[in-house]
Amino acid sequence: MEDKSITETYKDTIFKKSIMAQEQAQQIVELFSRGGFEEFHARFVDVQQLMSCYRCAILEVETKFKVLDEQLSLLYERNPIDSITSRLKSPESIYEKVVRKHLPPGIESIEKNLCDIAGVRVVCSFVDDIYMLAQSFLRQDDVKLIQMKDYIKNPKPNGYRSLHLIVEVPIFLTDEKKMMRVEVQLRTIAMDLWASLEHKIYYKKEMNKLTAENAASQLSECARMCAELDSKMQNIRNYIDSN
Ligand code: 0O2
Repeated sequence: MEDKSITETYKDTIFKKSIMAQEQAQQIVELFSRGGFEEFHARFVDVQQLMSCYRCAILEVETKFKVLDEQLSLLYERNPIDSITSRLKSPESIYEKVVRKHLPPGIESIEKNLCDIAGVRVVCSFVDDIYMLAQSFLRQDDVKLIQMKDYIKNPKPNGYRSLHLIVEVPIFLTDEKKMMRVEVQLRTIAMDLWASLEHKIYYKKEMNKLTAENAASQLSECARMCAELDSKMQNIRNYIDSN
C-alpha cells in the first residue's frame, strides 16, 4: 500500500515535468509497467528515452528534406516541397497495433516490430518531385532503406496514393550512435487532400454496409479525380518548362 502511494506521488511529479501529455504518459506507463516501484521507474525512464530518440530521428529526417528543398530550389527556381509535418505515434495507437498484430509487449519488441512510431510526411508540389526527392534522400550514405511501398504506381483499392519509405537514420547521442526507424510518406497536395478528408470522413464513424459501400465508391471517384489533377498539373509544368 505504502509502495503504491510512493509510486503515485512519483508519477504525479514526473508527469508534470514530462514533455508528453499527462494522459499519454499515463497510458504508456499502464501499458508497460508490471510489478512494483522499481520496475515502474525503469520502464518509465526507458519509454521516455525511446520516445526522445524517435523525436531526434524525426528532426534528422526533417532537416534532410529541408536541406534538399533549399538546394533544389536554387537548381529549379521553385520549391519542390510544399510542407513537412511529423508525428510521434500516440501510446494509444502503439497499444492498438501491438494488440492487433499480436506482438509481444515491451520496449524491445516495439522498437523491433513497429516501423511507424516516428512519421514524417513530405507534401510535394508535383508527382515528379516525389520521386526526385525520394531518390536524393535515399542516396545519402547514412540513410538505410528498409522498405518502400509505392502506392502511387499501385494505389490501394480505396484509392489511397502516396510513396512510403521505411528508413533507418542515425542519431548521435552523448555517448552513442543509434539507428532509428522512421516512416516517410511523400505525397502531392492532391494526394494529401484526399487522404486527410478520407481520414476525417471515416474516423470513429459507425455506418451500415450500404452507406459504407456508397461512401467508398464516391471516395474512389474523388481519388481518381485527384490523380487526374496531379497528372494535368504535371503536364502543364512540363509544357511550361520545355517552352
Ligand atoms: P497515422 O495516424 O496516419 O499514422 P500498418 O501501418 O502496418 O498497420 P500497412 O497497411 O502496412 O499497415 O501500412 P501502410 O500501408 O504503409 O500505411 C500506413 C500509414 O499510411 C497509415 O498510418 C496512414 O497514415 C497512411 N494510410 C495508409 N492507407 C491509408 C488510407 O487508406 N487512407 C488514409 N487516409 N491514410 C492511409 P496509420 O498508422 O494508419 O495512421
